[in-house]
Amino acid sequence: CSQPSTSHSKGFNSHITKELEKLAAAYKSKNDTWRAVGYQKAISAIRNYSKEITSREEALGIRGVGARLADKVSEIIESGKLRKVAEVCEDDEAKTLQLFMGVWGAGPTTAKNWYIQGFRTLDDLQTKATLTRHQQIGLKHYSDINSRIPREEVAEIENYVREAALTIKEGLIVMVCGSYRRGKPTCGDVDVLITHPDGQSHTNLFKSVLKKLHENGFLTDDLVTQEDNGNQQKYLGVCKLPGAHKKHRRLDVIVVPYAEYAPATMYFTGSAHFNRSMRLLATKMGMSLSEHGLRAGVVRQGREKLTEGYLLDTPSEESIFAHLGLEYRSPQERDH
Ligand code: DCP
Ligand code: MG
Ligand code: MN
Repeated sequence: CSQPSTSHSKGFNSHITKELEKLAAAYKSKNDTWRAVGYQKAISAIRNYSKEITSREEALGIRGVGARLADKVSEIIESGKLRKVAEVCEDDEAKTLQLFMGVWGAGPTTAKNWYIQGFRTLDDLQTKATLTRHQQIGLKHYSDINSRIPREEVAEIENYVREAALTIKEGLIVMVCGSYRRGKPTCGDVDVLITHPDGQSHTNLFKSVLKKLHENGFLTDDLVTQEDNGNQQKYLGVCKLPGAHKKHRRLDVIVVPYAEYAPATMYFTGSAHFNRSMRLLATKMGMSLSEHGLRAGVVRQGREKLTEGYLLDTPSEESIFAHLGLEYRSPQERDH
């Protein structure tokens, strides 16, 4: 629970009043005013008491302190805290942090900071918090972004992006990876990979495809548009299919050179956990796996690479598994 801001505990029994105030604040935040006021009265009485309370009986002797409160005082005297506080507060806190972490762009640290500042609802964030541009978008589309996307709608989004992309360049490959390719019935977002078999056309594509999707009103908010250190490009944003009753959906687009098609597909298909174990295995074998490719002959000292090694030929996902001495695993078998 937050530290109550209005009253401050001092005097002989501050260790007791501090703990009781946490409970009062928790009840207040739950709109249990009656209980909160009861605690506040008792807290004042204890605060005004002119010596340290050392027993349940002594607490009972204070005007305004009843039997149940005296039990609580005695628990604090004995253990330094109230179990009830942990019960009421931590439960609430965990729920609020969970709620706040649903805002795109807010991690555990931000969520905790908002909590410490006393915010408890999305409305608090909207009206009182200082939000980054990402968080503003995350909050605006909170419920849409936090609802799962049925596979059928992912397929619709894929088709929409493909049609738009094909008006810019014929022969493009447009494919949804992520949880969709792993066969999940619903997805958190749509992860679209774009490449071109001629090995060149991908280079000037990124901007024009995004421009096209903006013109159509399909892309409603941009989060991140970036060029990778290689020449993969990544877009993170929010889209909405035309038509009534359509939700805003999180869309990720990567544009990759054809030479990196297989490693990029494998990376973007995941799962994140699967990717971590594949990279770890590659490392153990003196190789290095990334979304750009698979390299062999990599010499490391600790974590540092002494030599970059050489790029292996990876025309397909199957070839990556083979280089690593593994049996092929279909996307559906890559959840772990
Ligand atoms: N990825 C990764 N490491 C991360 C994040 C992502 O390797 N920290 C890769 C693997 C993921 C893929 O990118 O499968 C897509 O990322 P998403 O966050 O979209 O995850 P999923 O598509 O797997 O699941 P969701 O349904 O939640 O979108
Ligand atoms: Mg995804
Ligand atoms: Mn994604």
